[in-house]
Amino acid sequence: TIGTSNAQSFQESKEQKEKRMQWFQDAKLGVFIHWGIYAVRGIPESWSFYNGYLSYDEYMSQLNGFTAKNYDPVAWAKLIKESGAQYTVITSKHHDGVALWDTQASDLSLVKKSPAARDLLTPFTKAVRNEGMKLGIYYSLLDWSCKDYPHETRTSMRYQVKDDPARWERFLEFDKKQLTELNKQYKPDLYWFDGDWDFNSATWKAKDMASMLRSYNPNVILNSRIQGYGDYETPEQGVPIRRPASPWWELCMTMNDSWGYAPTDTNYKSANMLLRTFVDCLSNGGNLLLDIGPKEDGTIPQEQVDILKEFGRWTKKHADAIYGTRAGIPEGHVMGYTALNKNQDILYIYLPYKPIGPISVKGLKNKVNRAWIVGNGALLETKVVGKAYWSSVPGILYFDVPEQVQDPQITVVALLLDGKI
Ligand code: H79
Repeated sequence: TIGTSNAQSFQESKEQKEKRMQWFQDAKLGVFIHWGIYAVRGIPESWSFYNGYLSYDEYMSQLNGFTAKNYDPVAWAKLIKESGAQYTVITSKHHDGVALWDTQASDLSLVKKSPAARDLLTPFTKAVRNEGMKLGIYYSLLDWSCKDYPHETRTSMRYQVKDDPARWERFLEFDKKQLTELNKQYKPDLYWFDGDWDFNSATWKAKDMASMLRSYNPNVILNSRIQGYGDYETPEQGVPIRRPASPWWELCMTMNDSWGYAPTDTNYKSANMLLRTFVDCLSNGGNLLLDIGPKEDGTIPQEQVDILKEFGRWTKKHADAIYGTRAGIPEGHVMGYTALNKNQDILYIYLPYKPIGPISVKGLKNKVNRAWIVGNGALLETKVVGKAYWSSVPGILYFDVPEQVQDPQITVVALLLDGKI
């Protein structure tokens, strides 16, 4: 058995990891949900008391306004499925420490402290499974409400871990207790950690934490925010300029500039802008985890519903060119984003523009056996120009993409090659 680039919390071969990561690598699209008491006032999740925008007590008074009275977890799961997402990740507890489930580790939950007064995760996790999707649970390792977490902005909680290791140990036990509850009640396929930045791997005892979760479920997937013991990279808000070294990565991104419900934030990206980012992820072999922020009553804002539905239209039509694909060819061969099928003998070209004249692909050594518009089937005529018998230069492949077969968002062309690229 061998390790990979990450520190290992258990023994696993390269092949075993590839197998464990397969659903994630093939999934390509997930939906992230930030739902918590911050939706009551429509302010930033947790950070709005950390940064002094309001006091801790004012922030927590939002508990009284969280009703979940129109919460329809089955409709949520159906909408998420309809978008083309294969998995979803929901906040079980953000940095503010308010749990969405009936945790026994503290009283601070929407079950015990809000008018919603019920476990909000159970019905959603069931609906997600009913839709055949994978379930991810977001969990903030830090907790700005737990008295044993050293929180620099709250006087009573300030201390140095080295001065009171027993207190820190109590905090770690608190996290482990909550994670154990989450595992027992929801058996998530993936944990999406956040808030590990205050301490290093040794202080978090990240290895123990990861080992515990992997002992509960050896197939579980952990994101990278657990100080060296995660399975995949977790960039935020923008596709890295250089392709991530890891074959497993996921971009998390908001639709406007907010993770949670924020009615004053009208800075929405268009469906077209988000689809471009999606194909950018595909071309680099990653996933997109697209965020929504429901209101306190459980309603999903209309702008977000509309974007998910437009994703649904596009992903349904282009499913062949999305799920199970792998990173494409390097930039420079063609103007557009590219991906390959698993066999590496179909090249998908995503065109986020209306072509003027033919599309050209240079440096392609394979012969193209067939070219078509994905989701439409229209065959395209290709021709190679500049291939000379005396030269190893493959010539330039040209094809036209007629107006009537173009997609209103991003047109996708497939080239079936005469063998692996
Ligand atoms: O849940 C969403 C955000 O609330 C949370 N992650 C997404 C998914 C998040 N927001 N910002 N961050 C995580 C990163 C924190 C930034 C920090 Fe810092 C900058 C941590 C360390 C340096 C702020 C400034 C906290 C300490 C110093």
